[in-house]
Amino acid sequence: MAPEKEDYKADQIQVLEGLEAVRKRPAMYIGSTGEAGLHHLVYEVVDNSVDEAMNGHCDTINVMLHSDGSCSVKDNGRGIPIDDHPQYNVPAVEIVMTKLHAGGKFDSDTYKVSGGLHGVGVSVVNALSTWATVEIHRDGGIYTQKYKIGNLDSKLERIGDSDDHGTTVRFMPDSSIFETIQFDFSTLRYRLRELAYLNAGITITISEEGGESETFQYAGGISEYVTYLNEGKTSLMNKPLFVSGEKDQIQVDAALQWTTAFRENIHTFTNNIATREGGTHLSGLKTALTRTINNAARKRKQLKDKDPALDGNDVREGLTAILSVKVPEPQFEGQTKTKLGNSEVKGIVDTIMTECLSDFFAENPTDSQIIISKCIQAFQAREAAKKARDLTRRKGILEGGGLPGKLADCQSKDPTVSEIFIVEGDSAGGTAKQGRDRATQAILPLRGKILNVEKSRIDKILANTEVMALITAMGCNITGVEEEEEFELDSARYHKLIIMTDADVDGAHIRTLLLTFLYRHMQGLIHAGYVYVAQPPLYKVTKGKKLEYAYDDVQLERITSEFGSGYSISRYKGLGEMNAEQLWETTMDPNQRTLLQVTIEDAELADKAFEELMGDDVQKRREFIEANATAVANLDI
Ligand code: 0RA
Repeated sequence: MAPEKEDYKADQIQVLEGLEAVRKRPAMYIGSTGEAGLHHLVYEVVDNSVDEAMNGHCDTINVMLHSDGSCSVKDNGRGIPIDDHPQYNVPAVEIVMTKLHAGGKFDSDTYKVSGGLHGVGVSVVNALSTWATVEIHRDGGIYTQKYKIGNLDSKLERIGDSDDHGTTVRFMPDSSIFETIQFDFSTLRYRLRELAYLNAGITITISEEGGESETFQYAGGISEYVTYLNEGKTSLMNKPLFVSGEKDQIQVDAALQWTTAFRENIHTFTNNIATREGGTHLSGLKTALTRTINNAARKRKQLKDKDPALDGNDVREGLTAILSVKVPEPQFEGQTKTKLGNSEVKGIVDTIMTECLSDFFAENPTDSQIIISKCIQAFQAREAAKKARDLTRRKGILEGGGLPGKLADCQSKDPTVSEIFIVEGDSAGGTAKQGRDRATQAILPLRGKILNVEKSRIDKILANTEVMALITAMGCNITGVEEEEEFELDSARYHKLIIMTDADVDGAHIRTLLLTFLYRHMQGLIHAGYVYVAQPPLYKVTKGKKLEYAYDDVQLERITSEFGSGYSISRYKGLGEMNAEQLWETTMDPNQRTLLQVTIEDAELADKAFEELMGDDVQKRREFIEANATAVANLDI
């Protein structure tokens, strides 16, 4: 637990500025005004409660979605201080709730760690809410105060006695700020469950007023998280290895467990925030793993002196791990600001991990034998993969310029204006080639289904000509083959990769396969915002000379009612049913089309769905299909 100053009083709260700035530029404070930004409001309040929990003052947090559309977060922490701020002569809670950056979190002595990405303060939530209320149980009483768009709406009032302690913040998001103010239960559920795993022992409940309710409480913390992630897989160890240590005020916790799976599944966090782009903590973990496992393999003579060293991809094959670090002043970098930049963290994680891992391999000969054998198998497969790739290159799939023969490239060599359409099948590919703007649009037709990467090791993936064509056309390489030869965003030949598949079950399947592949081997493209899904129309409505396209049933409804009687509807089953001109007009023309940009969350979901569907465990697969009957309808397994 964090060392803490016992004499925290209202006078430690620093006042910075008012809240006008927040309403003027909300995205600067909460990332966006879309659905993600809306949910950030909840996370912001919850983070404050979790901070209380991390400091040992709170063990229960209840999130409630009320029927009036507001959300409340209740905790049993110390309660926001209600005594007067000596400088301003108003209750401290008033400052916490109505001034930007006010609050102990910005005094680094008081809270050792605060939520880095959010961590903007409850006042930001208040500013972006039409109304908010706070109820505090503290110092023997119950206190409440009301606010409107971040301003005071009532004096702090003592409304009763209480021996309890804690804070409830309730807020109504402002519909003039947010694109939607409808909270999504499953989005919140996912994050709150994650928080409960990351903070062993705390109890977090999410409920809908008069509706469903779920409670998350994990005594085993991140080890339990790894066990959960490995459900349905065949584990190589009885239980996850738990590692914990602290150095220079940086706390490092990790849980690791190898399975028979082919992929690595490592999730990293900094101050409870998912660092999806990795960073220095992940580098430290990887360095420690590669070094310790090579050392153990040599010591145990599973690797002979003459054998080359295992590389990082080998030692991480089948590894599921959670790495959670707490850093007092985190720096976030990367395309989505989810990459930890603090350079000092790498060495600290390396040191702590190396010590614990070395002990583990020294003390557990049976586990060591099994894990190291798995790593050696991975090494052999990767060697085969490199051979397969070279063979593919020689097989004449590539043309003189080193590009796939079936790629119809664009004329421009400027990646920032170039697009590549990945199209299903040669026939749709042909139509797209005729319809495109050849100056900036390239077409790559893929024949049939691309390989299912969940079930395949990297050697099979690289032996697959469709996948190889995609990798070569993009020109930016992939992760997971050779450590010194990684994915390179700067070499991407196109800044838009557009998946254009039929609007049917097969199309959905191919899209999921592609997304899964991109998520695992070209994730940087998704972080950079380069991956899109094309939106072909579902219907064509005609009446005499009039023609309109409908992209969903709501539009169809609107168009047919506008057309009145005597119209005819044709349903497009595939891209192949459109001629080149129609395909251009409806789906490819940058001035008319709509593209859906793939977010990392979308890709993660595709990946998760796939893993559950394709994993080892038949029972688990059946449960998943039963639970997701509708979603699976267009997954075609
Ligand atoms: C400032 C100072 C203290 C606690 C808090 C804020 C606090 C904020 C929130 C927001 C939601 N729940 C919260 N719980 C506490 C420290 C108070 C002390 O020293 O007693």
